[in-house]
Amino acid sequence: MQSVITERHDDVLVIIVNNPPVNALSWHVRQGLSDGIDQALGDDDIKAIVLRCDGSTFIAGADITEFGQPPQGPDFLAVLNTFERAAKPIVAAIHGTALGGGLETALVCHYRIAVPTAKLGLPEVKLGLLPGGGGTQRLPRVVGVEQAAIMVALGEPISAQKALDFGLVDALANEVSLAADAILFARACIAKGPRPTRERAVAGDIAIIERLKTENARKWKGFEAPYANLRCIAAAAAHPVIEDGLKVESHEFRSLMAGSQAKAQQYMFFAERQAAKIEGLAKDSPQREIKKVGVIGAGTMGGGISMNFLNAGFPVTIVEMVQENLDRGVGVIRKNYEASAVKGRFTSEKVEAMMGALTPSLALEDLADCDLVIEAVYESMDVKKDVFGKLDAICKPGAILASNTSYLDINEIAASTSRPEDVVGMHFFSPANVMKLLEVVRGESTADDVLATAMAIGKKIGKVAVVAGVCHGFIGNRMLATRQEPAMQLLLEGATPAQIDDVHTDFGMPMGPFQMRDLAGMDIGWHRDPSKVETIRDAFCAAGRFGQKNGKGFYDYDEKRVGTPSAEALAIIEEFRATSNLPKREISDQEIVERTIYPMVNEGYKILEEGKAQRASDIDVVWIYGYGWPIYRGGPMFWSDIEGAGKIVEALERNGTPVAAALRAKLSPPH
Ligand code: T1G
Repeated sequence: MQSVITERHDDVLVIIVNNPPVNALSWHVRQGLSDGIDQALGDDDIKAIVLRCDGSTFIAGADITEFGQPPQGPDFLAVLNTFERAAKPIVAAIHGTALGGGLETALVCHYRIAVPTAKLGLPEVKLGLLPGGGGTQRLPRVVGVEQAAIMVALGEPISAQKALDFGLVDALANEVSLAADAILFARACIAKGPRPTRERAVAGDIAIIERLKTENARKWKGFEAPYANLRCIAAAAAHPVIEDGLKVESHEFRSLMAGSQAKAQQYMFFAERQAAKIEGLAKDSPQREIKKVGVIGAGTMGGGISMNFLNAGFPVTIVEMVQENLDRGVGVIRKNYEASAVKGRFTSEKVEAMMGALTPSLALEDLADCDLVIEAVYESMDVKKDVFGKLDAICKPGAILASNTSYLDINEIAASTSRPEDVVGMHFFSPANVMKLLEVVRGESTADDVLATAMAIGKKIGKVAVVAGVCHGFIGNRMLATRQEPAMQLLLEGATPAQIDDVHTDFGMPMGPFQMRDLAGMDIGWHRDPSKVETIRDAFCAAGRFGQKNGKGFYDYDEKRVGTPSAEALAIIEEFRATSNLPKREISDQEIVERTIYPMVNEGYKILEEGKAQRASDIDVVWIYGYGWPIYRGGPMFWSDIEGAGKIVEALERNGTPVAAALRAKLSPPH
């Protein structure tokens, strides 16, 4: 199939890209663009040119699958220069998304029109890169330094209307007649002639650069690409001659492309899309229709889960046992929405519409006609079995019964119903209306259409859904658990909470094991007998240090819940170590990595070999979207290849940790 064709409309030649699914700039597309522009420039009867795309979108960027491959086809920059220097006006006609190399191609066209629903952006920073096709030098020449800096450093697309406001597009076209509108627009440009972007001046104040760095310092910690993008914008402002700025861009682009961060973030781009695919099930395999959703439990999780569905336009019935808890839960949902409305995320009308779609109830029977019911009650097997037994009697045939359990056995819960095939785990992460990850737990009886529906509904409510098998803690929590015990042991041997947590935050994690423990609450699951002190946790609870909730745990917390190292906490650890007759010694940061992060990797390989995850990249998606593992390290499994399986296995053995066969297998060269 030819991915680029041309169509002649009297004195206008239309170059049409058709490279499904997203018209990426694969080598054969670049070849087609080059041939098309040569044809237009070589024909004297042609006075103007239109570039547009078939399919659902304009060019969505370079073909990421070609990165790191031997170069094929014409050089992208050369094709761009031919367009920009053309002696005949070129109009880019944009629908869907003009992203990355796609927007860079539109920027070398002399005029741009777009349909109102179009989105335009340079998201390369999300791939650990920057716009390497002149985007960092041409965009500021069109929209000014401020807007350009924001667009490349944050990577978020803008709407067609905003693009019109900033002069990035010259006119909005009709949604249904873009092709015809573009030809008319191009014909109207003949008299005006070409308008090469390279000749436009860069306007605006570079103060934005430092402001963006300050505002995003926490978010950008450890990342290289945002800063490289801003250096290129600074170069655009500093160098009126575009070639000088392009040199800076090319240098920065090549060093990012050669780095490990870009490889990790490109890996994650595909890993996230791969996670949505269920092994053995076709993309269009049958699903059940979900129109009405029920949530049991109006606590933190139940409330957050309900908001996801209300945001996506589903009516939700939320059930509690006690009026007071129901009122509190519904009140929290309203408070959260009103807070978001203040930040401009929702209009007050939208808030009222969503609250109107929420039906509070004290009766499980009100869930009888729901298509999907998600249980988010107290984490006890008996309580869950009781609830599912009741749902089995109440809910209509074909309703999907889901549990938000974080650890418990979905098969055992399903067995408490007469329809285990309709039972699935839908494990949300707190805060459930914010965290993107959803572990969809496939029980041994879960029907394929139930699994496919749960995965699809996850995407519909804005989650990244990953299939997990039934085991204690599924993928994420099971791996997380393997770091807690070694972390406690390292405390006894001489490390401090701050030292261990710093290793994790320096690594790029949002928090370390002890900061997380203080956030979750030390007394969760505590036996509540202060006289019984068998573990460090007992010692802290006995001393009334429960964590952030009462302002003291492994750290002391101020009213803003900012933690600082605590002398009393260290004293408790010292005292406990003394009673345990454990010698104190210097602990290196590397040892902390080996004894707290390597075991998580090892557990990931066990999960893989047991088939509790479909693929290694799913495990990485879980850690990126559920636990804040730094995306520039690509997730634990990807990182284990960077770190080296040999090094990891050697350290695990040295520390007496049984090595997963799938990890050990990485040592022996493939036959
Ligand atoms: N290259 C190759 N494949 C791509 C692709 C791309 N740029 N974009 C998407 N795909 C595949 C994707 O893997 C999936 O495949 C299918 O298309 C549908 O994607 C020089 C260096 C456009 C908003 O970062 O953001 O230009 O799983 O599921 O939800 O400066 O795709 O079906 O086999 O995401 O409708 C910059 C990336 C590149 C945009 C559509 N561009 N794409 O979302 O579909 S770097 C981007 C997206 C660059 C230059 C630089 C989204 C989308 P499969 P999908 P969607």
